[in-house]
Amino acid sequence: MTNPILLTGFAPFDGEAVNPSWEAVLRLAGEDIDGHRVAIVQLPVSFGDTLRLLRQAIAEVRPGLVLCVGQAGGRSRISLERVAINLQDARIPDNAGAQPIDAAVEPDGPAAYFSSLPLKAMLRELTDAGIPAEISHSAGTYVCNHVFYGLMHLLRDEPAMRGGFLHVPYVPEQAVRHPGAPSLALEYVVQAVRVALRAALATRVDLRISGGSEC
Ligand code: PCA
Repeated sequence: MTNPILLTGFAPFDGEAVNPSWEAVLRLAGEDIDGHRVAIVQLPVSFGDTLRLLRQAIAEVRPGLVLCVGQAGGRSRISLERVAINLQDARIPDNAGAQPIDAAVEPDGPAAYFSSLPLKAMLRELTDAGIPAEISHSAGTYVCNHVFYGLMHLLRDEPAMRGGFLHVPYVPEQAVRHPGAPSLALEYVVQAVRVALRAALATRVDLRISGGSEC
């Protein structure tokens, strides 16, 4: 028996009717990806509750790979997040009304963690599949970064588990509420997550291609 994959998506927030991260994750529930079954869980957009649920899901599923997915409205590409920072600085209240400002995720934790997924190989496979993708060096300072940081903090004690975070653009039905905002059809988002997972499973030593950018 091979290890399952744990895939998480978020509930809608900020007045949206859907969250494409959850819509995509939902469509991959139970799928067999190269011999690894996909287990899914929805995480709340809540600083106070979300890591408890993530921790619970990891304890139940005991995955070999954890991929958390979130919405990044305004971005035009699938963002493979490289860095989680130990900071919460919320522009808007979360779904439970909390709005931490300049607070640590883990008061005794390091300033940042890197993803333990082979992001370059994932980028290459996504690009080869015709899906717009990039390496991102900021997952923001809201609930997604909070979950990404919390995940990597947890995985310090789980050497057999690899994990990381992926941000996805709006889907077209959302973009109508945000004139000019880019979007990606849900079928591409679902395929992107599938391709990213397959690349992560197949790669132990990452490629050395550039994923950097100038400022
Ligand atoms: N995106 C938000 C939180 C939930 C989500 O899908 C973020 O980028 O922090």
